Amino acid sequence: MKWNCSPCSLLWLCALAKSEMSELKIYQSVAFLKSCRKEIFRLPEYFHCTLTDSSELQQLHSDMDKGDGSIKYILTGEGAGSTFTIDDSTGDIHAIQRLDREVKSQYVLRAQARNRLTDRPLEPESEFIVKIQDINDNEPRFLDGPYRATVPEMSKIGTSVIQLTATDADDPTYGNSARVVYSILDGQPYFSVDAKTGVVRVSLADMDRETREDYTVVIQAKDMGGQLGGLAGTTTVNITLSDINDNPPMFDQRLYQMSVPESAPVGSVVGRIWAKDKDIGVNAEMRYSIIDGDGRDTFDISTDPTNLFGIITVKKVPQFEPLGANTHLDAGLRHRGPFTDVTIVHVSVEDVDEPPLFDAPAYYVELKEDAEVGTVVKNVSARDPDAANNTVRYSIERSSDPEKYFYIEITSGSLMTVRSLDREENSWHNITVLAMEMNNPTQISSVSVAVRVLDVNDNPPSLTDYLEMSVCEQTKAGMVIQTVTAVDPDEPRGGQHFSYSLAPEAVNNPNFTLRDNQGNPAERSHIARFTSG
Ligand SMILES: *[C@@H]1O[C@H](CO)[C@@H](O)[C@H](O)[C@H]1NC(C)=O
Ligand SMILES: *[C@@H]1O[C@H](CO)[C@@H](O)[C@H](O)[C@H]1NC(C)=O
Ligand SMILES: *[C@@H]1O[C@H](CO)[C@@H](O)[C@H](O)[C@H]1NC(C)=O
Ligand SMILES: *[C@@H]1O[C@H](CO)[C@@H](O)[C@H](O)[C@H]1NC(C)=O
Ligand SMILES: CC(=O)N[C@H]1CO[C@H](CO)[C@@H](O)[C@@H]1O
Ligand SMILES: [Ca+2]
Repeated sequence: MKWNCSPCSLLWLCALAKSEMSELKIYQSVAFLKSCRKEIFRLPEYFHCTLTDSSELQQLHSDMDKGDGSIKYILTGEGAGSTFTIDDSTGDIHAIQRLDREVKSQYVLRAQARNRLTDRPLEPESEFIVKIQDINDNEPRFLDGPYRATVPEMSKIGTSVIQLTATDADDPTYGNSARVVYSILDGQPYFSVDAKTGVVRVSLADMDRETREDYTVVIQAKDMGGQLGGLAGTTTVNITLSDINDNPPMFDQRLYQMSVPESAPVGSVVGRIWAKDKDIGVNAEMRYSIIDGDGRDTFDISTDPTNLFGIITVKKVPQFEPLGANTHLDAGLRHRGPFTDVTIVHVSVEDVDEPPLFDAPAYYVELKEDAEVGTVVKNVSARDPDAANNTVRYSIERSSDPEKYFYIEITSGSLMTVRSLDREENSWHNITVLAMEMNNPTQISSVSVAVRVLDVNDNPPSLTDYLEMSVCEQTKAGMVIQTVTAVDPDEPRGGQHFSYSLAPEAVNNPNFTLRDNQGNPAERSHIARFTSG
């Protein structure tokens, strides 16, 4: 069987009749410069004619065909009957379906001529291949887009940010249908794209994150080597500048005013200072130190858990200069000077209103019980320790002196007696003296004054019992009738010496005598003996 070439031209006329196929022109010459005897045919994809369009793909023609209709042509193989049909009397092959190289790029078909009456093969089957020729019917696509990328601020021109790849479904081995060229549609002058590789690069020096952080870049990929008529696809890349430590810290105040109560214990927080930093993250982290001033020995400064704030705590004098320094330094930017800042913190030590303070924690005085009424027992004194130095007023806490033995002079603090004391009744007067600030009665303090009353011999002795005794008539002289004992509330209790004698009216009675036995210390008793005369 021989391939008849001449009718092939008809095929292409059919193709060209379809306006959408204008590109087919390009392939026409390619397909037909080949000998029709070759068994490979190239057909442009999208080739799509119907029988009525007389869109023969190829005509089979047997040498034995005398044109009398006795020969029948048969087509078998891939797509036979569905994609391709053959006119069994003329041998014209038609494509009856749209062809798409990206779906199926070649078909293997077989044709044979047979006797129409006997159906006997006139020749052996001949195989041929239809290769579908690519046309540029696919635009490049960014399959992974849209993209996100990050590049450090201040990057040098040419720093690579991200590589984008567009894929083109067309045949990369044939023509330029899949030859993609990249260009940037949006994002200049900050970024550029490498036409061949699709690498997006920084194209502007010293881009500053603190000025602008986010950029939207639109990249186009165009096939046909970027030529006019090529198909194009686009994608966006969101590019974020990442932070580097390019900003020094700056205290938010040139001078801080703080105060701390003088009573503040060690470790208590005086205040917080903040060196702000335009950078973020570790680049804004701060370390604080006290570089000067008298506060160095009085206060400590530490960084809070967020690493941003300086916390001043009590360690004792009120002015110093703390330093705030970045902890994370960018090695490339050290030449830009110290990443530190200095501020002044003035701490005033506040006066806490304290109550009056007595000149002794407690007082003890001794006073004889026969002291005259009005005797000054003690001059107590209290002072307001505060800077205000308020005037102090004194008083006696009433419950501590319920019987009102004492009086205190309100301004001088002289404590005096107003009643006579009696040791035998009260040997101690433990009284509480109050001192109060005149301008601020809530500031009050107290002190204890223990007054010990000393004894004086102010009590006569008395006989222990009222004695009534009887004596027999015949009692012999010298017989002890009764022993008498005396007591005395004065001191020393039990250690006193008494002298006994008969009362004057009885002295001349000869019938009785009293003998003072001088208080035999061993017996610790004082005995008088009466004897009958
Ligand atoms: C890119 O940024 C735009 C606007 O800022 C946003 O709407 C979009 O979602 C971002 N795209 C991606 C992939 O992050
Ligand atoms: C108390 O003060 C007065 C005058 O200030 C003084 O004369 C007196 O001796 C003082 N008395 C005592 C017990 O200190
Ligand atoms: C407080 O004032 C008194 C007189 O009113 C004075 O004697 C005393 O020294 C003052 N104290 C202080 C701490 O100034
Ligand atoms: C008074 O105080 C003294 C010493 O502080 C103590 O020994 C005594 O018992 C107290 N007297 C009274 C009645 O509280
Ligand atoms: C003063 C007095 O009472 N004397 C008497 C002492 O005793 C004699 C006798 O017993 C009396 O006669 C006294 O009168
Ligand atoms: Ca293409």
